[in-house]
This record gives sequence, C-alpha cells and structure tokens, in this order.
Amino acid sequence: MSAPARIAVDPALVERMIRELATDGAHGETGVWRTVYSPEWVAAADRYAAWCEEAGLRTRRDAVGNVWGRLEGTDAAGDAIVSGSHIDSQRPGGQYDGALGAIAGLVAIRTLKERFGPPERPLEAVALCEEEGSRFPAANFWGSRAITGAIAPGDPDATIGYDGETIAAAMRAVGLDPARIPEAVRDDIDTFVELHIEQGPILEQAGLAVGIVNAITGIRHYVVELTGTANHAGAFPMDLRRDPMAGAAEIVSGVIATAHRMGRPAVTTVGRMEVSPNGPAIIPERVTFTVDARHPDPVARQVLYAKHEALMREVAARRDLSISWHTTFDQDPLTCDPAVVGLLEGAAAAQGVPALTMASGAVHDTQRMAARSRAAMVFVRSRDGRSHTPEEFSSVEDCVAGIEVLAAALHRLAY
Ligand code: HGY
Ligand code: MN
Ligand code: MN
Repeated sequence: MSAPARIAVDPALVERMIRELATDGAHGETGVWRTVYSPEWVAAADRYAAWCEEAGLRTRRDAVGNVWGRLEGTDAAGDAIVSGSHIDSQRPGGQYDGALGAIAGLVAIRTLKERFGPPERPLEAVALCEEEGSRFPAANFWGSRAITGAIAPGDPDATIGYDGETIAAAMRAVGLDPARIPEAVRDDIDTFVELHIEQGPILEQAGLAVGIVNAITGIRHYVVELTGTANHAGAFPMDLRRDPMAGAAEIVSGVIATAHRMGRPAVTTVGRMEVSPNGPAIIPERVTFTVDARHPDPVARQVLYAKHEALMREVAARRDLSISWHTTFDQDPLTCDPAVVGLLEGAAAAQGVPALTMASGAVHDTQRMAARSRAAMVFVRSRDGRSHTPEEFSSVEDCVAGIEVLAAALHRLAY
C-alpha cells in the first residue's frame, strides 16, 4: 500500500497509559520501582496484557514472561514486524524508560488496526520482561535474550540477585518454568523497531522532539573487589595500613578521569559501592564497587577497558591490596540496520516530524533483537536529558510525535 496521509495518534490514550502503567510500582510522586518478577512487575504485565486484549490483539505470554499482542496479517506465512520495549525499571527509575516503548508499540498497532484494518504482514506489540539488570545484575536483556536464544541452560541458576536469590527461583515464584526458556525463541521476526526516550540532552539541545537511532554504544560492567586489612582508625599509623578505601578512591577517580581524557563519547561511571564492615572508626576490610564503561567504537571500547584494568592492577599492587574483578555485563556496540534507519527517516519526513539521526549512549534490547531481525530505534526527547531517576519526563506532545513516526514506519513495513 502507498504511504497514507499523516497517521494521528490519540494523545489522551498515550497519557492515560503512561500514568496508569506508572501506578504499578509507583515510587514517590513520579518514580517507578518495578524489578522483574516482583509483584509490581506482575501487575504491569497483567495490565499490558489486558490492554492488548482490549485492542483486539491475540495476546500471550512467553516462557520468560514477555507479553505479546499480535495483529494477524493477510499473508499468514509472513514474518512479523514487532515493536516494544521493557517494563522493568531502575531502583528507582521514572515513568518512561522502557515503559514508553512498550506503550508505543501497542498504541501504534492499535491505531493502524483502527484506521487500516488487517495488515499484510503480522504486527506485534511486546512488553519485554527485563532489561535493566536492576534486581539481578547479570540478567540484562533477559527478555530479548530469551527471544534470541541467548540464555544458556545454566544461566537461570547462575544469575543471582542483590538479595542472593536466583532468577530461576524468582521465575518459579511467578509461575514460570526456567526449563522452558528455549520455547521463547522466535525465528519469525522480520523487523524490530523500539521506541525509547533518549535519556540524554542531544535532542533537547537540537530543539527536536524525535531522533532516529543508527548506532548503539557498547558497554561493560565490572564488579571490583579490593581487600586489605581491617584495623583501628586511630591506633594504626598511615604508612602501615592496607586500606582498600584508599585504593578504591584512587581507582574510582582514575577510571573516571580516563574516560574524561579520552573525550566524548567515552563514558565511565562508578554507581554502586559497598564498604565492609562500614564503620566510621574502622579501616575497611573490603570495598566492592561497580564500573560501567561505554564506547560505541569497538576498538576504542577495548582501549578504554585495557586502561581501566591496567590502573586497577597498578593501584592494588602499589598499595599491597588484593584485587579481583568479574564482568556481569558485556555488550558489543550495534550499527542499526541501514534500510530500517532509512525507512524511519522517510516515515518521519512523511509525518512532517523533523528528526535527528543519532547514536545512543544507553544500551537497549534492540542490541539483542538485532541478532535475529533487522532492527533500529526511534528516540523521544527527554526533558533536561534526565533518566534513571524519578525526574525523567517527556511531554505527551513529544511522545505522540515519536509514536506517530513509529506508526508510519510500521505501516510501511506491514501494509
Ligand atoms: O544503562 C542503560 O543504558 C540502560 O538504560 N539500562
Ligand atoms: Mn530502557
Ligand atoms: Mn534504563
């Protein structure tokens, strides 16, 4: 079918869905605390399934709890065109990260169904179960990894949460059987398009509501453990100490300085630290912290990691500390499918929505979905670039502009 005139999405529907989904795990005035397989997550998944049914989509849950709503195509054998994002959050996060993309896929397909009837190719909206790693630090992309067959048989029992529980136990607690994870694999997805808030300041600085993502950064998460000797904070002279806090301070400041010196787009963050025994008058025994380091260039990414690891070794050796680290998350950068990027750019132009083609500094399920499908993303402007905080906000007008671009793209792909 040729491209229709502008596709309009109902702003009231979009706003209602954003606010209602945010009640599942509401945290303070505007925050959301919704980790995978928690009661709040169950409520959100149920709500999304009810919305899919209300929209007349064939609704099902897969083996890891991803929720799917399918609009059948007239070409029964055609591979699906899929749009969605994750419904878990940071602890706490905001109302938009992930949630907006799950809503966007559903609203876009519902809008197309009401206006154009059945597509030629099947269209599916999806609420992916987990992306953030906020309950199980090594679980990132659990939903999209299941769909793409990237969860190994031993992973459910080896993926341990911050409270010591395995993800296998958490799945069983919500009625999912980890042994059935391979049943979630899909080989019949032609194209995946994820709408997401930008989570940074680029679109705002450009004065644009919408972006088209042509590349996504690579990322590695280290968990670093520095061990020294616990002793009295007053009685032990400085030159005789093995103080892991002094080593941690030097490493934290050093890895951050390394990313600064490499310059944009290298970024390194230390966001989590545990001190043991954590007393004001005790030289610590152990300091454990995370290092989140990202670069979109595959070669520069390895340079960044090599510099971080060299610094960690050098500081530990000089200060006579034991050091060990392991990686909980290591994801290559992605170049989005150029044909899908071009199609999204065309859809934005046809909708009269000026859009910036840009790279993503956040990681996304799209990176996993791209293993088995063509994939790209639509970004929506974030106010003040804020995200991973209850303060994140995107105006309904901006969300609608992004969803209209998404709907126009899905129309081009499926009708
Ligand atoms: O950290 C990330 O980039 C993603 O939002 N979880
Ligand atoms: Mn996200
Ligand atoms: Mn996030």
